Amino acid sequence: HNSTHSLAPQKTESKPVDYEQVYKDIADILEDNDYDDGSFGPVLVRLAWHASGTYDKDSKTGGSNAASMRFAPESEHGANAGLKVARDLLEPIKAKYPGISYGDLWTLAGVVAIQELGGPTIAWRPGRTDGVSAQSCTPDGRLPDAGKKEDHIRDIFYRMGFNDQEIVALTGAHALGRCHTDRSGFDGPWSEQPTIFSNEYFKVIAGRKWVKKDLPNGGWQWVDKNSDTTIMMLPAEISMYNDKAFRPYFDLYAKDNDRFFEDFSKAFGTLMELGVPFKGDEKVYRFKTTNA
Ligand code: ZEM
Repeated sequence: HNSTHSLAPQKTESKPVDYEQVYKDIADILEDNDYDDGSFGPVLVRLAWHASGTYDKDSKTGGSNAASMRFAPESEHGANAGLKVARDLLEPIKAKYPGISYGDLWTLAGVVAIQELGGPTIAWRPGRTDGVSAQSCTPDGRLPDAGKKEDHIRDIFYRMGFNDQEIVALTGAHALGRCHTDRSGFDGPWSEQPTIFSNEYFKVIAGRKWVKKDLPNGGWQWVDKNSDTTIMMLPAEISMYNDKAFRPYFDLYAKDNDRFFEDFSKAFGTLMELGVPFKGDEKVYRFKTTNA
């Protein structure tokens, strides 16, 4: 026998991952009446998006491949505040399926959350390989700053390779979830039913009169002039809505939920794959939504 054998790094022989079963296991842990509006879905979507949205098409760095948000400093970037909740939530799933990479797990969790909360089917495939150290971290500042204007939002998303239509479609994910004062400093949800994925975001932004509201932390956001709900919009979003080139897509998606679902599904599928060196032979999954 080869005497160096025992000194070689142990290759972990893990059995092939049953991604259909992983989907179901994630679907099972979404609901929690003690958390936010009753679902971990929105924060999982935000995790998947922040893992992917660091991509830079010119340097081909960032994106979901390495799951570099596991490491400081990326885990500590201001944009990622609060996402430990989502990462920790998925640890028991990772423990149950050691063969799945964090990048695959996080992006799959985003897909599960969107589908289970009523959104479109999103094509997904495995193939991400975990980074092993902070060297895989991306520089701070690659994710959008909600306090800035539409030109900043364009710069950020063009850097990932998206066009205006895709940017607006992707922002429709804000039908889900809410802002937290202890995470972003903003406060409140974008829709009345923040655990249901639909084109509601576009109806809300078009259908209300927005006024500025100062926040205790020195910032400000938009709130509905004629109602005492906590519905809000970020400074960047009203700037986008008032932009001539973005507006037609806001109008389109407010009127046409099917078109929104179709365009969102494509753009989100693309987002999840940014920076991933697929071999090309990975199976593409279109998961069946559970009836839970
Ligand atoms: Zn968001 N997002 N986002 N976003 N996002 C927040 C929350 C959520 C922007 C942004 O600054 C913020 C996309 C695009 C953009 C989600 C998904 C997607 C919050 C609140 C802010 C401030 C964080 C907090 O306090 O918890 C900006 C400026 C964007 C560009 C226009 C895209 C693209 C997304 C997915 C496709 C989701 C689901 C949430 C809700 C998270 C939660 O915990 O409820």
